[in-house]
Amino acid sequence: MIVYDAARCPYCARVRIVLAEKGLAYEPVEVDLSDRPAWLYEKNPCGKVPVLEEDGGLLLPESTVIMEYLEERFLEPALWPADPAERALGRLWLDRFDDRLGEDYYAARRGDESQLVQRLAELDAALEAQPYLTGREYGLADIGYIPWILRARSNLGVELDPYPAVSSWLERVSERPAVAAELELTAAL
Ligand SMILES: N[C@@H](CCC(=O)N[C@@H](CS)C(=O)NCC(=O)O)C(=O)O
Repeated sequence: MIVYDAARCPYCARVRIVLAEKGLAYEPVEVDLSDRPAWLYEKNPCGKVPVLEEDGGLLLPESTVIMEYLEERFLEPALWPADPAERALGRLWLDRFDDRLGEDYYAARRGDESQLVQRLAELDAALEAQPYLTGREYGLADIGYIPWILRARSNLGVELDPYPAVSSWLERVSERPAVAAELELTAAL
């Protein structure tokens, strides 16, 4: 498997975490996002990373599609809960990512008016009600949000102390080698 990747890209980070959780070997191809190569458009007409490429010719863009593909193709360890309702609610977190965090994260990064504080408070309330965004166990919904929370802290200087459930969740997930590797990478950006 080849992953067209960029260290600083949080969407790529989602894919890197899933690959690491599942113990899958792959060849990363680092793409310079400030000078994107023309060939990237052959891999993904949108010119975005991540893209997963497989020997048989499969080319998959879109982080959530790649995550779901890896989850279905490599069953262990499972990153969606067995319970269909819990799984559906986890998928809702991924589906609503832009509304629940993404748009306000990027607005804050641009220096525009942003409701990031409100979004973090909502995440905190959700994580007070259940241990993980995926439900009772860690999984793809958590992986869908972790890269932005790490970058909010390290790149935007967001203090997480006012959000104790988010802080405790981040501490717990950071004990996982797949997430610890991202933490290290994010700190070095
Ligand atoms: N919806 C895409 C978003 C990927 C994305 O925006 N990647 C950024 C890097 S973080 C990118 O390639 N940007 C180049 C561009 O927007 O042209 C996904 O989930 O994979």
